[in-house]
Amino acid sequence: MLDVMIQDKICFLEMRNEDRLNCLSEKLCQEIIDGLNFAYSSECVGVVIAARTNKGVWSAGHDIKELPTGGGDPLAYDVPMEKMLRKIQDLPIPVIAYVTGTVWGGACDLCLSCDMIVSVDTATFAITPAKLGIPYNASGIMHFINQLGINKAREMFFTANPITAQDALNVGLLNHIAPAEELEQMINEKILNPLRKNSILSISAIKRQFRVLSQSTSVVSSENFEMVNNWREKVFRGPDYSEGVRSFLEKRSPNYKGKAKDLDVE
Ligand code: YXS
Repeated sequence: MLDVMIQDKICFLEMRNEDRLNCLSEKLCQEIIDGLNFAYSSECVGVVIAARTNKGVWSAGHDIKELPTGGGDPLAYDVPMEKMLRKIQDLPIPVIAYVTGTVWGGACDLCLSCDMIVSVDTATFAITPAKLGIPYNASGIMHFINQLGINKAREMFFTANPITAQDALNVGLLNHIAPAEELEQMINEKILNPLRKNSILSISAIKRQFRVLSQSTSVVSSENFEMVNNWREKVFRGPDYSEGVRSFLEKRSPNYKGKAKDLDVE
C-alpha cells in the first residue's frame, strides 16, 4: 500500500492504495507511521508524502467502511489515522505533502499536519465531516483555524465543498502550486535541495519548537474540555452519523434528522 524510497537524504513515501482511492485505512495509516519512523532512523533530512492517483483522487480520506458504528468515536485519540497525524507532526524532521490530485476529509488533515504542502494547480481540498454527519475533533479543528484563518476554516467545515488549489494558496494552506509538468522540479528547487544543504540539527530544533509553541495557545478549561466532549459524543452517538455513513455506502443522499438544539444543555 506504500512505496518507500530514499534518494539523496530525502525519504519518499508514495501511497499505492489507488484502487481504493488511497483511503486512509488502518493498514495504510500504520504503513505511513512505519515509513516515517524508517525515514528518521535512516537519518533522512526530510520526508515527502506522495500518492499514485486514480480517478484524479490523491486520497479520499478516512476509509468510510472502517468508521466505527454502534456509538464509537470515529476520531478518537487512539484511532490509527489520528496516530498517523500526530506522528507527522512529532517527527523531528520536515514532512512535505506532495499533492497531485483531489484531497478529501482526513487526507486534508494529513496535509495540514505536514510542515509544508506543494500541490498541482488542479488539486482541490475538502474537509467533509458535515457531509457524513461526523463530529470532527478539537485537534483537527485547531489545525484548520491555525493554518487557514477562522472564516475559511468555517466555510470548509460547514459547506464540505472542495476549495481550489489557487484558493488554498491564497489563504496560506499551500506553500506552492505548479502545473503538473513543473511540480517535481519546483519541489526540488524550492524545498528539497535547501533541506539537503541546510543544518538538519537547526531545522530539527526549530520544528520541535514549532510543535510545542503551536500547542501553547490551545489549552482550554476542564469545563470547556468536557463541554466539547459532550457535543462530540451527542453527534457520534446521534442519528446523523450512522445515517451519513450508511447513505454514502448506499450511494444515496442522506436524510439527516439531527437538530442544533439537540446539543443544548439546560
Ligand atoms: O462503489 P465502490 O465499492 O466501487 O466504492 C466506491 C466508493 O464507495 C469508494 N470510496 C470510499 N470508500 C471508503 N472510504 C472512502 N473515503 C471512499 N471514497 C470513495 O471508492 C469507490 C469509487 O468511489 P466513487 O464511485 O464515489 O468515485 P468518484 O470518482 O465518483 O468520486 C470520488 C470521490 C472521492 C469524489 C468520492 O468517492 C467521494 O466523495 N468519496 C468520499 C470523500 C470523503 O468525504 N471522504 C471523507 C471520509 S471520512 C473522513 O475522512 C473523516 C472522518 S471526516 O469525515 O471527518 O473528514
